[in-house]
Amino acid sequence: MPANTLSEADLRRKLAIYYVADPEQTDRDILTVVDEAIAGGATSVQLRTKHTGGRDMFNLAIAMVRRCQEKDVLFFVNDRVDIGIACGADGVHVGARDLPLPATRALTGDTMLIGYSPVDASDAASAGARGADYVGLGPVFGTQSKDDAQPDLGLLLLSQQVAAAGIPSVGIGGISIANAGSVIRAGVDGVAVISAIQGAEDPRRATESLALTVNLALIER
Ligand code: TZP
Ligand code: MG
Repeated sequence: MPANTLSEADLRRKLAIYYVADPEQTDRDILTVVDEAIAGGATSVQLRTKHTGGRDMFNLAIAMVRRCQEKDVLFFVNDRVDIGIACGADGVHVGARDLPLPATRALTGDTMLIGYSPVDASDAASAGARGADYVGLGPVFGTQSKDDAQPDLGLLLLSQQVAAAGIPSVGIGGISIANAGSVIRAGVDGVAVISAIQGAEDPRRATESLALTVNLALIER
């Protein structure tokens, strides 16, 4: 049962199309891309910025949280638990080098969701007990979008980490419309993408295609 008021089944459904909005990796207006991703069927949005000051990140987060709330889309803030709490996000997403999960939970309280990026299967297996509501597993495939990415998992290790975690999960890293179905068949609840949406010529149509592929694969499995 997630810490948030969502049921676990609802959280799994909301993780299906997870857009990680990174303004440092596009020349586009990131709020316009978020609007288009939501219009195309994104079910979760995360704000990720690695080199943006706290004030600018907070202002972006506030603008995104409004958009997401209006459309019943989950909104997460990456790394900056303080900003996630301050902007009224649904949740935060932390990794093994960020604030530890118990400390994150102590700050967020029980009503916010916490996503966690484990480093391996044993880290994934204990994530739920340490306070995570879902895990982000990856990089599944090669990615240009993360500087310090670990080696690619591939689909077999991905499926092992899904099983080890035993909590809701998304795959991340190098996921496209072409391979999203195989990622869902590996057992995750959704796909998290940066470039497949914000790097597409038409982010709205790209999100629509991704949603179609993911939803078909979810129905079929
Ligand atoms: N974490 C693991 S891979 C990755 C992150 C943030 C980058 C994903 O970006 P893309 O463009 O979808 O490969
Ligand atoms: Mg992090």
